[in-house]
Amino acid sequence: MRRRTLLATGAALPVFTIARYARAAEFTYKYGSDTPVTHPQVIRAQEAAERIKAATEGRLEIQVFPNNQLGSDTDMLSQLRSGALEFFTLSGLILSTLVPEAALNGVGFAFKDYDQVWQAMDGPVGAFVRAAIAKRGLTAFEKIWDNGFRQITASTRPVRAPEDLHGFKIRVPIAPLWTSMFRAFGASPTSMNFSEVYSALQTHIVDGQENPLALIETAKLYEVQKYLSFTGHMWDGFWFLANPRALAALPAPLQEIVRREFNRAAEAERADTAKLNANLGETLKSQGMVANDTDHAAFREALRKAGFYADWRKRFGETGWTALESVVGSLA
Ligand code: X2X
Repeated sequence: MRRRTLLATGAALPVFTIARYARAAEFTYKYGSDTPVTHPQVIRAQEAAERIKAATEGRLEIQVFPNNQLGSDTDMLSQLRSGALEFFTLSGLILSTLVPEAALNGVGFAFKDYDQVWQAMDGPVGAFVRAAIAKRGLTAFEKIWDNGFRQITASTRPVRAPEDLHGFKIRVPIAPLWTSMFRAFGASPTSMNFSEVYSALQTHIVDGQENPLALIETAKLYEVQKYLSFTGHMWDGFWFLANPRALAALPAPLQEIVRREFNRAAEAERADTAKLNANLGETLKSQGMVANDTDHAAFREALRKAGFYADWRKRFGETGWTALESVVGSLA
């Protein structure tokens, strides 16, 4: 009788059957993320974990912990480095506190569209950054996941022109490039982990923040933000990071399955997130946000005049800057 029928009859399963299904995994690993449960990143990561368990016949179980359940990005990066956490997705800009080169894709207005993003990230920029990550003792899988083009939200006023950012109390993630960009706009940036953003906006510790639409929606920031300004001031992605010792502890065939399935999940997540980011503007307006377009060229010129590009060209060095400009053209 099939196991399901046996169970239906309430009959006791033969011991070997229970043993086979009840066998604990040989390897139980954890994956942490700061994104909400409903974000495509979590959905696709969960699917990949299930495919990996099936493909390894239960030998490797990866437990998915979304929405900062394991702590803030700062906490999870520390856990990843120590080996307490085996897998973690993190924005390259936040990772730049450990790997400075990883902020390269965050240069303001560098990419005009997703074609340029993937040409860079699956090409010279991604290769440059992943090599730098490896030098600092972490492993980044080949395919970066999409966070999206970032837009500004506010509770006090719309941001229509660069001048509107003067003195604006905006939250930014903990990363030198983010702080540098908004200081160049004349704003007053406050660095904090994403886990604190909703309450900081609700209590007006800050008046605004910036994120792609998929995160504004899934983190319900529309509940504490009135204005949505389409600045598209940078593209941001999440590297899928692994603790190298934990990865090496897996037999080679399991390592291959892990890489294959999470890179496959990254491709699916990119399609999901880009679609959400393209369509959520109307949804957010229906949820009460007042949206406005902006002239991206005016914001880019403000960064240029403030010396932002010249400064970051020096900080990244010619190799990294050339890798970026080889895809997007001159950023002077
Ligand atoms: O912290 C943010 O704003 C977030 C969630 O977009 C990143 O992880 C960079």
